[in-house]
Amino acid sequence: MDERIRKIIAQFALPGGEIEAAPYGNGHINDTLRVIVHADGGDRRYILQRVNSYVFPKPVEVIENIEKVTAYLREIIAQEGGDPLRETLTLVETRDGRHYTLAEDGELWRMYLFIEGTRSVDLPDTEALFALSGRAFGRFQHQMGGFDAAQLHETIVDFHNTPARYRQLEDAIARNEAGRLEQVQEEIAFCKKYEREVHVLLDAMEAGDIPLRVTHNDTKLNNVLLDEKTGEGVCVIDLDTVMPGLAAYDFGDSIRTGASTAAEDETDLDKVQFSLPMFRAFAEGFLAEAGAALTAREKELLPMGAKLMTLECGMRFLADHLNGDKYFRVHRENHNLDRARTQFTLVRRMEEKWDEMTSIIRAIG
Ligand code: ADP
Ligand code: GN1
Ligand code: MG
Repeated sequence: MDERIRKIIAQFALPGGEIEAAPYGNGHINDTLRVIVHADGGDRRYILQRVNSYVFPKPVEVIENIEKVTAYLREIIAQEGGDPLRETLTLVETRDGRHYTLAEDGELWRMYLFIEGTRSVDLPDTEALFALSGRAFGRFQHQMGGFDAAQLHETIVDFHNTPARYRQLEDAIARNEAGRLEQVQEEIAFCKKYEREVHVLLDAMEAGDIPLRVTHNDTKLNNVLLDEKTGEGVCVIDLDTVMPGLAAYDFGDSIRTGASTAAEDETDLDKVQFSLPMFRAFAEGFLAEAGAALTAREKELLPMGAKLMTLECGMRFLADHLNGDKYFRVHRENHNLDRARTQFTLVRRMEEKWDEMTSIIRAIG
């Protein structure tokens, strides 16, 4: 293990024993490692993460939010008779009693208990599994219903402000920092068609038609840990962006990832289809848990959440491609462009099935 990582791990209050650490998971933002301590009483596992300071300019505020959110969820879960150590994240203390440490280069590192007996998937294997993920994210939404939003820092300003994301894309086009503009004319033309539609959700909120809630804001499928055996959604993770938001954001971002028939970075766009059965399954699960608290207009706007979150994510990938891949981790040339293309394809596929999407939500009620 690299000496730098060894020093960081040594800051946390772990049991004694030989330590192993290796990169883990498929997240695009933070550096994640799985740490194993071969302790006397048996192996203990942890997740060690460097919070990405390009993405989160005030990483200490991210930790403060997570402290508050997990403390709140621990109470709710205990009241409901659940197991807080398994159903929400637990930050590990450092030897000086904090929940993070700053490395020599100033980067912030944190550690969580590893939630055992679970797995996270990038695409759902079955409708039943996606329905269980929907339940988990819906439950999260419901549980956060009593949390005071004023306690939270805005960890990324305008995170799901789709019009602001559109403007950021325009800026990236104007700057053409990585010199890739020529290559993406077709994608830019596609985005321009949505210049007005990107406003729909925020306009509805500003008109008082739908309420601001505390939302997760990054509900992609691999941000929920599923029970290895039953597939039950055990724990919603990746709490870095829990902030005030709209129900349609959380619903939409899950649909974007789990109702696509292909990986987010698939290069064969014929494989990118939109699955109505998956859409229905997730909607049933999500609404079974969160539905009672949602207004009729919020429910009606859920398909729009799916479309705008997909479009927004595509615009973010495209802008990052133009900026030279500074935000999302990439593993190959044009990776962000490939990701943007799947998202735009999925938007088209949703539009082809728009009437069915709206009827499914109406039928669930
Ligand atoms: P990123 O912000 O980069 O997406 P995440 O916090 O989502 O980082 O972590 C990346 C992956 O690591 C997750 O998708 C999940 O597979 C795994 N992971 C994160 N936290 C835990 C945990 N406490 N227990 C088990 N696995 C975890
Ligand atoms: C990022 O952190 P991760 O990999 O779970 C991103 C999401 C995007 C997603 C696209 C903080 O999610 O907003 O939708 O990639 N998270 C952040 O895959 O920007
Ligand atoms: Mg993640």
